[in-house]
Amino acid sequence: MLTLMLAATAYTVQAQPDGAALYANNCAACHKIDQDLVGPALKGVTERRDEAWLLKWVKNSQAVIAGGDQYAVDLFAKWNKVAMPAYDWTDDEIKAVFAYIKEQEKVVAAAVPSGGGTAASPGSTDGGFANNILIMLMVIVLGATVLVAGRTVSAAYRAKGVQLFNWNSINGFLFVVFMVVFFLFVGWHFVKYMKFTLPEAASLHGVLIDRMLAITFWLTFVVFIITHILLFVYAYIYRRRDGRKAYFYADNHKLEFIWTIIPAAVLTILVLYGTKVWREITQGEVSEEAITIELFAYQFGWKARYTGADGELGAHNYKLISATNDMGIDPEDPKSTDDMLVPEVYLVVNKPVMLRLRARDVIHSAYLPHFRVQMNVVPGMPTQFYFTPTMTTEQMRRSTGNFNFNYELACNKICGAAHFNMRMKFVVVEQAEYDAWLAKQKTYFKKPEVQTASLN
Ligand code: HEC
Ligand SMILES: [Cu+2]
Repeated sequence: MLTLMLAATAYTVQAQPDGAALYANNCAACHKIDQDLVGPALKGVTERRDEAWLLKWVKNSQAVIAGGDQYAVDLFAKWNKVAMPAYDWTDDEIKAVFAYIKEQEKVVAAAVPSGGGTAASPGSTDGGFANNILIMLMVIVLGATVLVAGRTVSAAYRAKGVQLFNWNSINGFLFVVFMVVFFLFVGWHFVKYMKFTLPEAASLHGVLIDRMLAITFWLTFVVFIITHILLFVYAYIYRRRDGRKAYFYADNHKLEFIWTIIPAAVLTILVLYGTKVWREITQGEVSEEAITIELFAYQFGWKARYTGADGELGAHNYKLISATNDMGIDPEDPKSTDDMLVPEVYLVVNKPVMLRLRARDVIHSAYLPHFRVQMNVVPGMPTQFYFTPTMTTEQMRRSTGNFNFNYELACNKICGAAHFNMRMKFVVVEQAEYDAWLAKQKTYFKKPEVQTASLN
């Protein structure tokens, strides 16, 4: 009995639609609460429009416009006839989104006074900036004055046959000082920005990429240190001194030969190594059991399509793209009937994935930093990326100590005003959890029961 009750509570908790998540994944690309973006600011929309209208609108705004609703027609015209996607959602899901929007209105309203506060601060930073410039100018003028004064004084002494400053030694010494300060500066950057380097790799090939990056980096780093020591220390050792004459020669073929051949050979090896790694990543054999997922990029969001039971994606054609079929999937193709549209992407740990990438409008880029995956998504030119995740979301949470961690797909090509919002959650789980999740997903085309209901 108790288990039954617990199961029932768990079920209701699960069934409660999460307005915040629905909004973030579907609406935030085009809407902000208090500012126009691709679509109008949604503040006060629940007062402007009644609930019935909002439900109809979100389910299919194009149908509302086609139905001749004057408000909708005017709005559509005002927003340059940008069509909002249709959402095949339940009333409860849509209500949850508007409940969330209403809640956010309060948050935004509460934030206004502090917003006023920050509006004042740029003025003071401007003042700070002007002050910094002024201080810098003063330091430069002061330095120049000291230098000119020094030169004048030493010239006066030189006329009397006394050498006050040995400028060659001072400059030689300053070279070494500069080198030390420069190296300290480089080291400081390492310490300060190390945390922004890529996180632990969570895919098979990610390890190969990281090894290649590390080899390239440390090799160039060692060369960097050696050449800079030579550059500055030589300037000091071979400064002009009395009684020492420079050895002059026009050229030295052997030397030229060595310093051309060695870098050329090293760079060739690095490039060949990189090509080898890239071939291993992109030309490897595709496993039979790989999960195939289509990622569809558009301004501004992603859609993900799974193959369904037949293991194959149905055909698509850009001419079929409409408000109710925004991926342009061919409903006539039998392979497309079981294709599934999912709100977030689930993967199975240690099971290969084939991402098939397609864009609707402009060039986007699919970037999954933890999996070391990046591939351009180009309209009219399908691309793909094959990889195997090696860590579940849970394992990554434990490894990073961040219990809110989630894998994320981001667009990595600046593609327009709401580019920053092109994100999608990826979840890596064990097979059993994946199967349970997949069983709950909706097919791309409307479910049969919806069609029978409309026949009654
Ligand atoms: C691709 C961009 C886009 C997405 C995504 C989008 N909208 Fe819109 N929305 C628009 C545009 C553009 C309009 C203006 C009307 C038009 O052009 O169709 C609009 C209008 C609206 C309106 C009417 C606003 C008013 O002032 O009367 C509401 C409500 C709305 N959207 C809610 C949503 C919700 C909820 C979601 C997420 C489930 C969503 N929109 C997702 C672009 C979008
Ligand atoms: Cu993009």
